[in-house]
Amino acid sequence: MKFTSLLALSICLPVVADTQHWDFSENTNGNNVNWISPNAVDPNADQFEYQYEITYVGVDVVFLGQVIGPEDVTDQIDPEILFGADIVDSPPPIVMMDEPLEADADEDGEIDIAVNTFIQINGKGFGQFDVTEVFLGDVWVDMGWPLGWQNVDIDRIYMNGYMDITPIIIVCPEDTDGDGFVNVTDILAAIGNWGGSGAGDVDGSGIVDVSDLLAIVGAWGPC
Ligand SMILES: [Ca+2]
Ligand SMILES: [Ca+2]
Ligand SMILES: [Ca+2]
Repeated sequence: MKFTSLLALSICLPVVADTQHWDFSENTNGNNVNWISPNAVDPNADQFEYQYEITYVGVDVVFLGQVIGPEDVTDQIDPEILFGADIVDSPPPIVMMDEPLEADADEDGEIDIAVNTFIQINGKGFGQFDVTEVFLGDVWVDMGWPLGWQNVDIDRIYMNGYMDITPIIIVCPEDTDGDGFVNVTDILAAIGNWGGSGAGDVDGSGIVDVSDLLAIVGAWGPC
């Protein structure tokens, strides 16, 4: 009996598929970047655990027709923007990041580079990294004697990073409290959230309604 309960419990735990790790390394001199991962995760998973990080941002500058760089400006960017992690419900697309990256490389109080950065898992389960609205300004750089400080144009931005995606499949969604059984407790959870969302929304439609109740009744018993 104990063994049976244990078994029921263990098969109700979420099944975690392999984590996909995708690196990207892109650059732009004003053009848009549209990177897509070489493979996809199962878009039909129940949830996705993700983590992304932009690990490096560099810039090239041009002085007297010569390209100099890249200069590492990663530490000029808000670290909270460069990293993110969460567990989110299906279905994709799942947007991890959609905001401007800005850097004041020479710390003179004026933004020198800005790009809109968009990271998501698209509807087919592919990772996507898009850079749009590229602004390349100018920076003050100390060119050494005898040139001294010069105002130079930024020519190119480099961005390296990665995203990790783990699809999670919940084997027994009707078991709202994860106790290994679909029973009256789960019915009560659904009634408690009736018309709302969260526990009891076993089909993931975003609302707890009669179809969830029917699913719970249909899965009655051990998972
Ligand atoms: Ca500046
Ligand atoms: Ca239960
Ligand atoms: Ca529902």
